Amino acid sequence: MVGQGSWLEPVGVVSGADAAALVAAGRAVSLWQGPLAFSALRLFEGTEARLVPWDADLPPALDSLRARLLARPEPWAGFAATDPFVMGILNCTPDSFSDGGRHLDPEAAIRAGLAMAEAGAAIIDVGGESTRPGSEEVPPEEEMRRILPVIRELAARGLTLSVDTRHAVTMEAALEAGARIINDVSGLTFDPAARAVSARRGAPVVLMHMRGTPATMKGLAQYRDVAREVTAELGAVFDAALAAGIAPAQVALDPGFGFAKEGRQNLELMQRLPILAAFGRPLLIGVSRKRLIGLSSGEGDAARRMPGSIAAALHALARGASLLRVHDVAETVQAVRVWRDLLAPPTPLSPHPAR
Ligand code: HH2
Repeated sequence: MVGQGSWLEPVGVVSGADAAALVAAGRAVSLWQGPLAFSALRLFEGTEARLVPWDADLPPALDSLRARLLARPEPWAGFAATDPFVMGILNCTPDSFSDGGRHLDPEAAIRAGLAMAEAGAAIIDVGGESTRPGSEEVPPEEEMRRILPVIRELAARGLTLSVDTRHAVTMEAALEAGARIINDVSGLTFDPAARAVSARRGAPVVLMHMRGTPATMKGLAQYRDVAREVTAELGAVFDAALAAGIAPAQVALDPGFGFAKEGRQNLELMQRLPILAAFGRPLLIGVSRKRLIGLSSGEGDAARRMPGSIAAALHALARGASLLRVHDVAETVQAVRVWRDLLAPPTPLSPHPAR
């Protein structure tokens, strides 16, 4: 789909009143027929990159990529690619980097999941294995012991659940227990049976980019152009999923902040998030409380990184993301609601009333 070949990156992405004005004047075009618009394209051909206006004449291969920027993507798991949604993080682990140990007891996890849904989370992401840098694999039996009772109960209460796992047996058992969505930080590459499970069950899936495994990824963060290389590598992961029989409409994509990316690489990837839009699939991002928030803010304590996480989440929405994976659900939902209202084009100015 991407390879080393041609690709398009929307540039000059604007939102709200500016987007409406530029689109009306033909100076920009709406991204995915949503509230964002872009005025130019960075065009990659081989090792060359150049900037052209959004409506420049393009060779056929690039023209069909541009068509994917203009069309409304098919919804994923019922969620539109141009509307913001919050996914609450529920780690039933002893060692997750910011909420480890808080939801290991199933009763506590269930209470936390219900509270997140009440606070406006559209999806609760239940995981039983920490994938923080340097972490080791948790055997699927232990992972399932941690999460299945929680999934069963929350599904019975009507919540939409995703299972955050790299293991095919855990995916299968979680879907049986009532989860609807598979979220795999390895993009269904860690477990050779994972793609088949996802294809056979027809479950929506989040494919995330990383290199290596959480245990090895720290030494693999070498990029010449992080945005371009992540796009190409995620494209290969997407292609492999499609080849295994997973329908494109079942896929959401995630660049994997903090997974084999360091310091400024994460920031550049966030700034250039629109490069992923030409896949024509919804974008999920997970930056909540991560080290990149600590690096920019100087806050060493992960539990105190909520404000910086919200700043990054809103930035991601303005760059084409729609799904936000977060720890602080109520606070993020409030911020998103205000951000969404600010995007609405202003009502036309009425003439001054005659005196
Ligand atoms: N990040 C983590 C885990 N799962 N899934 C997706 N799709 N995107 C992410 O960025 C992502 C993810 C790591 O964060 P967390 O779950 O908070 O911590 P831990 O891995 O220590 O449990």
